[in-house]
Amino acid sequence: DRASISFEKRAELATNQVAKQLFEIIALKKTNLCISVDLTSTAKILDLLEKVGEHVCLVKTHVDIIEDFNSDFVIQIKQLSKRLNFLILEDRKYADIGNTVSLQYLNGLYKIGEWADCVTVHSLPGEGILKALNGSTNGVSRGVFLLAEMSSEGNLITPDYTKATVEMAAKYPDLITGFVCQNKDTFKDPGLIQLTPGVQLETSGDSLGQIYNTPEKVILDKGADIAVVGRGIVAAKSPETQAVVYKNALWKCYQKRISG
Ligand code: 5BU
Repeated sequence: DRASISFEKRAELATNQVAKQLFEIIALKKTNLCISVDLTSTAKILDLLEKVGEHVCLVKTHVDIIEDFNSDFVIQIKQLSKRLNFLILEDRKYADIGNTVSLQYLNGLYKIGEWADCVTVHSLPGEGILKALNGSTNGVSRGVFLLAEMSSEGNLITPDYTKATVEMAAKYPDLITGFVCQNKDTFKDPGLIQLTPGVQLETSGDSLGQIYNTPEKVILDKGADIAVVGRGIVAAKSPETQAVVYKNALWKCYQKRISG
C-alpha cells in the first residue's frame, strides 16, 4: 500500500510534475510539514516564512484574506520559495463552471495561475473544472489538489462523493497532484499525495467546527503524506520552535510508517 513506500520511490511514480517536485523536496529536506499561513498582512506572512520556510515542504496560502496584496509580495514569496525550497499551494477551493474558474485562475487582482505551483479544487461542479486548469501556465507545470474529504464537523461530503472524486481525478494524471482528504483508504495511487489539514497538538478543535488530530494520528492511522498546520504554528509564541516540533514529530511517524 502507498503508505509504506518511501517518498523517494513515490517521486518516481508521480505523473504530475508538481507532485514529483514535492516528493523530492520532502525527501531532500526531510519534512512533510505544510504551513498554512492564514495571516492578513504581506509583511507578517513574509516574516513568518523567513522563519519557518526551511522547515516546510509546502506553504498554503489564502490570498483573498490579505489586506495589502500586491505584485511585490508575489515576487518576494517566489524568491523565498526558491531560496528555502518550498512550493506554494493557494487554497482557493475553486467550485464553479470551467469557464468561470479559468477566469478566476488567471485574472482579477490575484492572477493565481501565474505564481501558485498548485491550487485546491472542489470536484462538485464536474470535470469541466479540471479541463479549465489544464496543468501549465507559461510553460511551467501546475498541479491540483482535489478535495475528497474535509476536516470540518458536519460537512456534507458523502462516501459516494469521495469515491466519484477519486475516479474523476484518475482521468487527469498530468494535472492531479493529490487529494485533500482525511483517510488512508480514500485513494490508492502511490504517485499522488495525501494532504491532510486539521492537525494540532494542543487542542481537539475550534469554536467554528474545525476538528484536529495529532501528527501521530494523521500520519500513522489516517495515511497523510503531508500534514497541514495553521494556528498550531502561526499562533504559537515561537512559530519557528513550534514548526520544528511539528516537523520532527511528523517525520518520525513517516519513518516508522515506511519501516513497517
Ligand atoms: P488551522 O489553523 O490548522 O485550523 O488551519 C487549517 C487550514 O486548512 C485553513 O487554512 C483551512 O482553510 C484549511 N482546510 C481545513 O482546515 N480543512 C479542510 O478540510 C480543508 C482546508 Br479542504
